[in-house]
Amino acid sequence: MRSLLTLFLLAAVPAWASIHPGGFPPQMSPTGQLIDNLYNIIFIIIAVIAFTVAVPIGYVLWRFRRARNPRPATFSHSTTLELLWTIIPALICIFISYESYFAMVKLRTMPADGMNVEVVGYQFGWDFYYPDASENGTHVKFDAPSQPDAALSTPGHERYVPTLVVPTGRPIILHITSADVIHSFYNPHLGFKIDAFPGRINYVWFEVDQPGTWLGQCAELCGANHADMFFRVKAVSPAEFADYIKARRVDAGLPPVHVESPTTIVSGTPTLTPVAASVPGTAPLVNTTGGVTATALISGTPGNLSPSMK
Ligand SMILES: [Cu+2]
Repeated sequence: MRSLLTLFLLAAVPAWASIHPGGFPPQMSPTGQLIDNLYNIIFIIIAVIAFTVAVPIGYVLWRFRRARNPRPATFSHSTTLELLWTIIPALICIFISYESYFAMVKLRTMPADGMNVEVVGYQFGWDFYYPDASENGTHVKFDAPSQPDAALSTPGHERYVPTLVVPTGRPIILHITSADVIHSFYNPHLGFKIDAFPGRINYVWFEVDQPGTWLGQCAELCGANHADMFFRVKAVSPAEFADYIKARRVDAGLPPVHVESPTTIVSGTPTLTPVAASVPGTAPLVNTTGGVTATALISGTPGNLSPSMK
């Protein structure tokens, strides 16, 4: 048993350290930093509690062992101690609740100046829509990958990895839903892991200040090719993003420059009409990687298989 545990630790610790040297990956978004800070505060509190409980218990076990104290003391109760070990834990719980509550409020309040993106999970991939750049019922969407991903594909197993392109320096509000089963939109670098439910929309926001690309993955076992559901979030400068959106608008058959005012959202209560709800009863939109967008959710058409399933 002991050698098994040793073996496990010998294998697991270097494996973990090689993935995340020093612990969690660096957080690129203030939301992720908030979660990490809260985790660190609570971890320190737990460590102090463990230490202040374990050390006195160890001392008492050693100091007052039977061999040294053949005749036990007969006293019991201490009002001072009873009060202390009730009040101190209560204060710690109140502090943790307070910190958690305000962190939760910040995470769940969508910034008023955020840019909206709709994320639709399906077996087995992701679609991204830019409702703020869409108009007259024409949905501007991401540039679907036409080539298997070089880094994540192996011979005989191709993976098509979509990229969500966002501008730096602006909050991004994700509206997350699913066209079939439950998925989970997870990016460990950006502080979000939100379930994608068919027929429901979940919200989360993040913001990135520097350009970069961060890999994410579906985190809810959703079927045979669950492990293929990678995605990347790529942050580019606002000027580069404007060019990207122009190209996506042309792809959608729209003029490159947007003429409507962008969708506005009241802080905390998104009022956006999602793709999933704005085109009820229409035929499903099949994307280039073989998936079906949220339109299928309304019309009841089951999702198509991704290329790697065919
Ligand atoms: Cu999934």
